[in-house]
Amino acid sequence: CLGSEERTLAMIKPDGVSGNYSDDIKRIILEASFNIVKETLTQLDKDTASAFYHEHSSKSFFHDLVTYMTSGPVLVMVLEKPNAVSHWRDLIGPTDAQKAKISHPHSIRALCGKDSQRNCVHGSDSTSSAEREIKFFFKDVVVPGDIASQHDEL
Ligand code: DGI
Repeated sequence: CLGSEERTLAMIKPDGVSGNYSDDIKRIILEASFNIVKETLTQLDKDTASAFYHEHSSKSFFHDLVTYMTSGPVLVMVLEKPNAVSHWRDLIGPTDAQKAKISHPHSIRALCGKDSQRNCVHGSDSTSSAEREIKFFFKDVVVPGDIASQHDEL
């Protein structure tokens, strides 16, 4: 029974992959009892990175963000456990890795992030974001709670 299982989208960003943090981060994920439902190592192009972060398209940092996100491979994962969205956000810590090092020293961003842009990992910020982001990368993954709407699309 799926019960209260929830899914979220996690990503190890280019600095995390190139800095060889993938194994450490996956160890943290498994020790926190997440199930890794799917994973793929991929290289984002400009259009894909821009679409993923479209909500930030008017921000001053958008161009730099897209450049950073396309600078090397990323590891994208679907994680599952009860309250997966908030548990993964708790594990990664605040957006600004400099602040994370002070306020959340055991967080993943404190471990491998550099600043507010190069922050090593991504996590969906809500269940609705998780649904959008999982479908963005994995068209065939069912998001619990979305079974009715998926049925409509068939
Ligand atoms: O959900 P988060 O990744 O924690 O944060 P967010 O949704 O506010 O921002 C998405 C990404 O955009 C973030 O991981 C890195 C980048 N970003 C956010 N705020 C800044 C930023 N990049 C720069 N250069 N400066 C910022 O203030």
